[in-house]
Amino acid sequence: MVNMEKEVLDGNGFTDDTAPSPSHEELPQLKIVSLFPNPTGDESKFESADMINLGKQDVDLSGWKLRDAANKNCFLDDLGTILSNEIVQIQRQNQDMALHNAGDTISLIAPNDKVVDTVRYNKTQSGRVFFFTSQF
Ligand SMILES: [Ca+2]
Repeated sequence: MVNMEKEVLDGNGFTDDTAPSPSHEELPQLKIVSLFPNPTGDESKFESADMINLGKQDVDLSGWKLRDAANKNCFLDDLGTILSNEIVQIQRQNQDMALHNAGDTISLIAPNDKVVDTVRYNKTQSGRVFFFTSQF
């Protein structure tokens, strides 16, 4: 098991400024741009997230996943490679991880199990998109 520090969420916004930062090794600079937790229609299919690659290197998404506060995963393997400066949309497509309408904390996890980004949101209404502008 990786010995990770327990996260402390500041609770006063939608982004987590205390998210773990790269320490020993250089992690790809992938960030969660936005979340769409409450789409019209089938939520288990159409919940979605946008992710950006702010690094100079393209990143193969094999082994990457999103994880919700209940430790359910959404695997990103099928998305292929995210290019430098590219934004990619992730659709849930019946994967286990849910973007809960009552609020949630969503983490982006690298293949080595390191958390590279964490965002959170509060209760949401149908059709609302959360945009995590401070990530830029
Ligand atoms: Ca939902």
